[in-house]
Amino acid sequence: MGNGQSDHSLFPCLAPFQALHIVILGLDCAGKTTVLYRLRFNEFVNSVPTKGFNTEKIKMSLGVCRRTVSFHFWDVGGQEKLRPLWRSYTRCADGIVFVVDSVDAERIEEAKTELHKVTRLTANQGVPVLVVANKQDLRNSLSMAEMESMLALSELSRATDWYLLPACAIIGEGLQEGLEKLYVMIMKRRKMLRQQKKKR
Ligand code: G3D
Ligand code: MG
Repeated sequence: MGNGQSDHSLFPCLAPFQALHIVILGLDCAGKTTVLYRLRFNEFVNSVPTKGFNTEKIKMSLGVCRRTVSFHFWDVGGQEKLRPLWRSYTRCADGIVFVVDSVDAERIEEAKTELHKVTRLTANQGVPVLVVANKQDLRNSLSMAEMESMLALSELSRATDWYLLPACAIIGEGLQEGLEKLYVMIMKRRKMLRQQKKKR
């Protein structure tokens, strides 16, 4: 579910040596570090609350032709006192992965506020966002329609391409699909920026 259109012709555009800078954000306990280590080690790693950041360079095969894409992920602590630091990580981001706990209905308003705040920053204008509706394995998890409405995704700036993904980070479900969607959105934005530059 998203506001952008997927375009698989965008897959060939990135040189294999070029790593995409991806920042993983979200409230504390949403599952950000679990997402990162699931992607890195392809297994569940029990982590401790992140005080600063975790970073990993990960190569993944994406698309029907299994193109190798390099990602440089930054998983930044989500506690309230750490959130002002997010902007220094997103400054040069190609994409944002925003992880939301699908069972934490009490804090979804707070997640919405942070998501909207980060996408409104001038430096983040137009940076695509993969919204990960995590912990879908748990009973009482919110549906995608509820998440979309409670996070007010349709109210994000028109320039912000987003995709809402149901996921379970502990077993990795949904993560491959999510990164494929994010990659396509990033390539689409790069193509648009190149075209705008040519016109000037
Ligand atoms: P954070 O980095 O966003 O702060 P963590 O979050 O990755 O540290 O995860 C917080 C807790 O949520 C962890 O449990 C972790 O195992 C759990 N978690 C992460 N993803 C999922 C998921 O998809 N499903 C379920 N059921 N739990 C998940 P603990 O018990 O260590 O606090
Ligand atoms: Mg963490």
